[in-house]
Amino acid sequence: MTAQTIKSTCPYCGVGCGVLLTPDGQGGLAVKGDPDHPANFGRLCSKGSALGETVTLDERLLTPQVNGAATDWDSALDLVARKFRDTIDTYGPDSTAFYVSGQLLSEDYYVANKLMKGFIGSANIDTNSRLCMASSVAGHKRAFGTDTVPGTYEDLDEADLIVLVGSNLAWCHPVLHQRILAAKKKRGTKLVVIDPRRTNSCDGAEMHLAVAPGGDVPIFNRLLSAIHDRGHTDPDFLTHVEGAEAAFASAADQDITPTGLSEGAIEAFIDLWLSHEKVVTIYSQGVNQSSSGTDKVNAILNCHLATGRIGKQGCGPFSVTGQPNAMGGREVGGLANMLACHLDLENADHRAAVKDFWSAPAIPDAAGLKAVDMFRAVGEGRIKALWIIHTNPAVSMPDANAVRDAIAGCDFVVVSDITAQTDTARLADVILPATAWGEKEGTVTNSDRTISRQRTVLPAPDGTRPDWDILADVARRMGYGAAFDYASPAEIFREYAALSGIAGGFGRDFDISGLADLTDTEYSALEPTRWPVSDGKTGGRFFADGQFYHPGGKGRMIPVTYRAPAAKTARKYPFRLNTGRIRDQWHTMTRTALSPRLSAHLAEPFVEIHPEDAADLSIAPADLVTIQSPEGTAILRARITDTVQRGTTFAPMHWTGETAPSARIDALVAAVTDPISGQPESKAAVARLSRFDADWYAFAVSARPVAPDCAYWARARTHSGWRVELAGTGTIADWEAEARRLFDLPDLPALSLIDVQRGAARLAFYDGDTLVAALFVSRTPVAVMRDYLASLPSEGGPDVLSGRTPANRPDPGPVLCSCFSVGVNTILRAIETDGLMTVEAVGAALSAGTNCGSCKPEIAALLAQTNLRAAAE
Ligand SMILES: Nc1nc2c(c(=O)[nH]1)N[C@H]1C(S)=C(S)[C@@H](COP(=O)(O)OP(=O)(O)OC[C@H]3O[C@@H](n4cnc5c(=O)[nH]c(N)nc54)[C@H](O)[C@@H]3O)O[C@H]1N2
Ligand SMILES: Nc1nc2c(c(=O)[nH]1)N[C@H]1C(S)=C(S)[C@@H](COP(=O)(O)OP(=O)(O)OC[C@H]3O[C@@H](n4cnc5c(=O)[nH]c(N)nc54)[C@H](O)[C@@H]3O)O[C@H]1N2
Ligand code: SF4
Ligand SMILES: [Mo]
Repeated sequence: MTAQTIKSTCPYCGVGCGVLLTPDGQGGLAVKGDPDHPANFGRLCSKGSALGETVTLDERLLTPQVNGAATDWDSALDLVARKFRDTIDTYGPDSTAFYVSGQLLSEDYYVANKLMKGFIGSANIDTNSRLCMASSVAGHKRAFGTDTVPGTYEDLDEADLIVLVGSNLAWCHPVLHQRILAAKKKRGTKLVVIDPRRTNSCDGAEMHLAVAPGGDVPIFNRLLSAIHDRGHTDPDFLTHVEGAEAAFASAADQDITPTGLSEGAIEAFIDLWLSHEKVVTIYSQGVNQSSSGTDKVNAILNCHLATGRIGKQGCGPFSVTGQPNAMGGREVGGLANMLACHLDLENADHRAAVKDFWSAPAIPDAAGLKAVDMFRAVGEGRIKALWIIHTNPAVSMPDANAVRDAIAGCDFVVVSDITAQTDTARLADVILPATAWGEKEGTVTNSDRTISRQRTVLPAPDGTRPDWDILADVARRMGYGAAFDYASPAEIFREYAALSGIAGGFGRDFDISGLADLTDTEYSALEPTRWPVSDGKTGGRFFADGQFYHPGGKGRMIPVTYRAPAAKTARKYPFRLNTGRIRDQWHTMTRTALSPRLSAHLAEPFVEIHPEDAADLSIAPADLVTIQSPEGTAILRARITDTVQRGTTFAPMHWTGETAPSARIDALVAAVTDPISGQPESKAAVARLSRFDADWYAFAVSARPVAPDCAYWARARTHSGWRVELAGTGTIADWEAEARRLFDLPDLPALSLIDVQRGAARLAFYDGDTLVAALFVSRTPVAVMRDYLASLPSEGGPDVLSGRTPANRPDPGPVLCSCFSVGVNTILRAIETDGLMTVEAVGAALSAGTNCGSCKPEIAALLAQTNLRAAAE
């Protein structure tokens, strides 16, 4: 039987790429970009390309657990239903809460929202989208009267100027970045990046404005003034907009000191903006995750509204969504302050219509607790039953230690996840094993409002159930049988689409009622479809016609003024801590860290420090650094680089108690939020840094997982096992005994080189002729060829103790191209020996960058570095 290829959608970022999946018959998948999908036309990034490596059942949870013991579904769900019912009966509906995720499929999300808002009767359902999109939602609603992205991905192909604000598109939406680079090549599109860091997204950019953290509003206020003063407003369009004069007035005479930029730099940006009609402003977490996030959004929207550059071909503000269904979550009403289908919780008519449609007993008339307040209420014992679905808040929430303690102290916590090995699941009373991507089906909506199908391609492992099914079953057990009697996602989708028709009737823009009568077969075959889909309107862009969704139908410009980040740097905490993402890991790493390829790009948590700050603090490359904030402490590897500004640092958000317990960066981030959106300020914590004085450092490779116990450790998967960095304080008298304990190898023979005087040890353990583990210890950061050693144990001969590659095998260096596993050193050698000058030439010589292309900006950076060096010589 030949394996069938199935079309589905990538489960990672909001680009929403179409994928072609072919099961290999052994549980694995071959993955290709879908050439027909309008989001990617066949392109994929490194994460999408490696999906086949992440569908392993290795760490999957395959049976429900209650208090750490396996149990059957009936017992687990009876317990969940009973505890929620008892809590509601005793303390009222608002003593319960759901914390859900922008990664849920729309059908799952719809059921969760219906259960909480319609039947439990509380609005205490919030989502990790609060940490992600809430400021964009609030900004959209203030300006447009609805939460709607005006444009489409085609605008990126047709723009003359694209401005990235607080978006590292090259790493976080790589396929869109490639789409922009393609447009650049084809029609000379110009690119500007506004980001305190010089990221890989600056590759190919005409201009990088290295704004001071939080300094965005003054830039866009300056732009708005220039639009006004130099006659670039669109008077016809402004007849459809209120508040223009107030916005112009508040932007006048804007002081640009907080931007940290020169007059000349800002003037050059304004010139570019005014001299190109077709401008798309893409923005993401550098804008949203701020205590003035909503104002930042409106500062950007003001400029597009004033010039009428919105919803037209090649023009518009473009909030790119993070998660695969961040947009769908907003559509189903997953946030605590929204109702389903863009209807408003505060609107009595809307509430009545939804109540009637659901035959619900009650719909709350006030917003529920937003994420940060929700976990505060958990900590204070006001929430007594909490269900966390498809998210890992013990890692990803600000003030993560407090959140961890709050969850641990809550009376009753349910976690639905695909693995029990997460910081959050380890705190739960009940863990419910969900069916994973590839095994389940439903729909997701991407950044440009395109609804795509995720389809089943692998059998669901025994013991798992899809999220919608778990939720509906609990609802039935709570006594809401009639309303949750779903047999399939298709049925849920039809109900949801029908409800959107009611929203359409109220004049709301989110209307997919044209899909309400899909048969199961039509649902199954649904092609990517951009909403709205109704009798009145299909696909397309919004607002160019001047039709907005405030009462009266006008759009609004909002006067905004600069506010500095909430946490203030001071002598005690002189550094600004910025946090975010790396190219090849997804959030808390429960899936991407299963892939050895993805784990090879940046195998360890790190903090980026400017060279002059590092010199002041006597921090050398590869040192460990203690980083402290008023909330918490972390230990991370120093990465000294001038891509960050002096006085600022950047650390990734990905590492957890499972992968590097000292590197949970949200332990340092204060739980301060934007007053309008409730979104936390994840990008502007304060911190102080010092060298972590370890007494010993070690590097290990092991065929089996290890769980060390020392001040610092970080582990990553390799093709043949694990690589682990370790460091600690105190003296270890017997390194062989220590290594045996670490690797759990009491009996195997070991080769060792131990120099007690110099505190150095090298040990290798063999099972027959096979190397199964090796440990390299030193008083200073260990200097061994890690990337060679990480290819062990499989190839380890007796010379492994040298820690160096055999003479005939040069060290490849850290993997840059994860598709073809090409290391930095290999690329540098080829550039130097073969005189390669372009990314294409590197591709032709080594294949690096020729598959998904996610590493092209990094190859370009290596080329630039070597050319600079050559020029200096
Ligand atoms: N590889 C990868 N891709 C992902 C994800 C992932 O985990 N890994 N997650 C997905 C999700 S859910 C999301 S939300 C998106 C996020 O995508 P992005 O928002 O692009 O990613 P971040 O790295 O969080 O932050 C973007 C940039 O904001 C900058 N920044 C910080 N402070 C400021 C400021 O004050 N002003 C400005 N202008 N910029 C600032 C940071 O330096 C950073 O480069 O990525 C999605 N894609
Ligand atoms: N400091 C700092 N903190 C941040 C950010 C930042 O930039 N800086 N970014 C914030 C943003 S934008 C986001 S979106 C969040 C993301 O943070 P989280 O949502 O906490 O991160 P994920 O790792 O995506 O968590 C998803 C969980 O769902 C599980 N899972 C996978 N598939 C399924 C499934 O089918 N069903 C169920 N039930 N579970 C499943 C995974 O194993 C994992 O445990 O982090 C936020 N936190
Ligand atoms: S850009 Fe990458 S992570 Fe995002 S949807 Fe496409 S393949 Fe998936
Ligand atoms: Mo996100």
